[in-house]
Amino acid sequence: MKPTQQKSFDTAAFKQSVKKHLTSTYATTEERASSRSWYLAMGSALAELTTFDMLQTEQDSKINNAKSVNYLSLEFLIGRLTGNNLISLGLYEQVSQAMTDLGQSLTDLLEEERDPSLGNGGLGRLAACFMDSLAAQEFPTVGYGLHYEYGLFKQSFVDGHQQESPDAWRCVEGYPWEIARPELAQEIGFYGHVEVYQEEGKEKRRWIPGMSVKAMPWDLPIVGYQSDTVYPLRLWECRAIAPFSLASFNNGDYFEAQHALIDAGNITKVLYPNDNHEKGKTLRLMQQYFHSAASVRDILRRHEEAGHTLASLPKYETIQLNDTHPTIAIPELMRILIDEKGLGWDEAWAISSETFAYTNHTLLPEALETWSESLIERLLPRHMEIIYHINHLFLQEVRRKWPGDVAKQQKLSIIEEGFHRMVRMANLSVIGSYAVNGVAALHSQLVKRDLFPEFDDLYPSKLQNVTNGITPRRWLKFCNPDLSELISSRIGNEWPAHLEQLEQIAQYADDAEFQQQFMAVKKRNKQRLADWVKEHLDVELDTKAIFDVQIKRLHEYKRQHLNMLHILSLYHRLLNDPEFDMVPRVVFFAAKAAPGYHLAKDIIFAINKIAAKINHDPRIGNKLKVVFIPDYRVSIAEIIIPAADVSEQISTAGKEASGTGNMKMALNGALTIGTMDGANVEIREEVGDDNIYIFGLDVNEVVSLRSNGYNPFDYYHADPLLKASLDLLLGDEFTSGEPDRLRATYDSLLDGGDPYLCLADFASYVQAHQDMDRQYRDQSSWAKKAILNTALVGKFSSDRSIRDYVNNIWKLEAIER
Ligand code: 26W
Repeated sequence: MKPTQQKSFDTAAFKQSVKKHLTSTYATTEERASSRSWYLAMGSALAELTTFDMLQTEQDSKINNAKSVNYLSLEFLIGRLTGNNLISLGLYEQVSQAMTDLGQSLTDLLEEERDPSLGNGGLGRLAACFMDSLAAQEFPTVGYGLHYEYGLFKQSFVDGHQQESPDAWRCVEGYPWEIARPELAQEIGFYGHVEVYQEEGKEKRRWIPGMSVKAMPWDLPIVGYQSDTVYPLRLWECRAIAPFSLASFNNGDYFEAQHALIDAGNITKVLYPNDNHEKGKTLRLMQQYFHSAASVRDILRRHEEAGHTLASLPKYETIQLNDTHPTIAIPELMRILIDEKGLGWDEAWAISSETFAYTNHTLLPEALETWSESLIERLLPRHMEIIYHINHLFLQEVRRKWPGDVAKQQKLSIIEEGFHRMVRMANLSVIGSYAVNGVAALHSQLVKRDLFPEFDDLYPSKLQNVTNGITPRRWLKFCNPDLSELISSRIGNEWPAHLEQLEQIAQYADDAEFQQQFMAVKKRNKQRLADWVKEHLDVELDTKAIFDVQIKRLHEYKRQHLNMLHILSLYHRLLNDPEFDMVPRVVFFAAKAAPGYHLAKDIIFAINKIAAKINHDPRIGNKLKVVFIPDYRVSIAEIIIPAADVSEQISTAGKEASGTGNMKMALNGALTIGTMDGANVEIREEVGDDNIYIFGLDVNEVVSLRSNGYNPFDYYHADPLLKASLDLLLGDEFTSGEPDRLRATYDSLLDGGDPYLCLADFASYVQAHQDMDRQYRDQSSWAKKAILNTALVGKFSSDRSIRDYVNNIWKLEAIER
């Protein structure tokens, strides 16, 4: 990354271009144009600038002769691009001025952009941060994803219940940043059979698909911060090959021929909304193969067009598998090398197994993907043969290492035996990759210890750690301009590209003036959030209250219901204990539940009902408010995160692989209340024990509590505050006249066995909150802690994560343009 440089920018030409798009692309006039048309025209004018740089980058021979990383992910949760790209281009001020000249406010226009929500949560957002850091540091890269017509569903609440509706993120006009690349389209097959034939006296095999579809790429420009490098995020859209069936078309069966078009359109119609839960649906496997096949072919095309030999693939290309979702790319590459390129098995395996690397993002058993063998056999018959052969050779290796140990073979086999034989995608990924990594130190340790101990024995040093990170451009510079300015006023403006420099503000942690400025910024950000809440939810908030924030997917392991229990305990005490005193507090939630995850939806309902009662209960004055912000997405995170005083990271130890919201809030000066889980452990290491509130059982204590037989009723009966809080869920306290409507959560925590140990951690959680409440009263000491959080989390820049991948896994070099 070069030091601050400004792109040359011709304001007059830019304004001309905006006006031209207004009329010729969006068919309106300056006088009549809506804000939306202005935003679209501005976006199109900007995209022209980046497309030029993207094509230059694509044709750069230095880049084509260097090693690239291909980041394969079914999800890229990129968020709005316009504001971020303006920051990266260094054009924010100029474009703002240009739009003012045209009578428009840039800030308002930016609000017109719909978030491209092409991901569920952590894994997809990480992919987006990584693209930003790869481009910023000029590591040659192509991101490969899917061009879903509908992103993650939109969430609204009706009587407190989650309602889902489709997210047509491109609206009718299309998305100004996307560039169609029809010349790079591919044909992708499904179903059919394997043909055996002879060639030069040798038996060969080839797949004859029963149907094919077209993969049409759309490129989104990923603009490197302060660099001329623009790498593509290439998203594949599925289209039918028209006319799909000539026979039925010519027979006059017009509808039959169109029917196939409709089917093919389905493959990338909608993002699967499950997070950490595998469902095994055919269409999902079709998405996965469609994505892998189009991407692998595009990688090989680039490689061959650059004039490189197949044998040198691992020298020029590495393919990072973002979890197991793109793992079918491994047998796909093997199939192409053997059946289409004529390589022998060993030669092909040598190439493939040095090209792929795999990142594991979860240990939850229900999230580890397995696909039914019979489904793969039907949909991808040749791939199933290849998987069998990979497994056959692998099991020979296992037998050499552990002779006679049948249990080991069963455990490690890619095929899980049973009535329905299943293909274990994680095993295939480990076997077919040259490196495997977890996403935080603790998680990577558990990957070795609990998930893949034998693989670690078999392939020492294959299993590694790369702790996740977040891009400081979006998650500080862009979303928190006031704090960014304050930081720059003290330490200069190079920190967004070198986040470790933030450490220099630690020297001001005790400085009364800086503390006061820091807290003033926090207050303005709290006001911005409070204004948003007033406008959209009509709830009045006081910025003197502690803003206590839990924002993430709704899942039992993340324990939003533990937070809810804490709220109930505060409510109970405010009503029943005259001695009880607390700093006013607003507890914010934002979370989507997978549409089929009933308990998660029940928890949302319960929180909404509790909020509705508490927020209007005159008996507790304004001491406690609960706000559930609907439709959590990147653009709303950008408003919530800078306003957080307290960051809730309260998963059961061992369950959250890393977390990245924890990093975003700490960077913006929030104090974490958290368990010893995921990256919380490393955040604590960085900020120090005094500047974080750690509570609850650690991983080992969780294991021993479970092995001793955990009984939530023991805690329920022993702790009157816990009992009183839980009992509030019975009756009709929050659902006037309709008792028992919040029972589902109560039951899961008691009769249901409390699988995530909320009750076991309750007392310690309440205590941590009390400590925090006490310390908040001393604003100077709180300011110091908040400043130190911002100052000491430089490690969690995704630039550092990417350098770890580059140095320890990918082994590639930055190419300056
Ligand atoms: C097949 C269903 C499914 C869908 C998504 C299974 C698993 C997933 C993801 C792997 C879930 C996920 O997003 N994991 C999160 O990844 C983040 C980035 O590494 C971590 O910070 C989170 O802790 C982890 O939950």
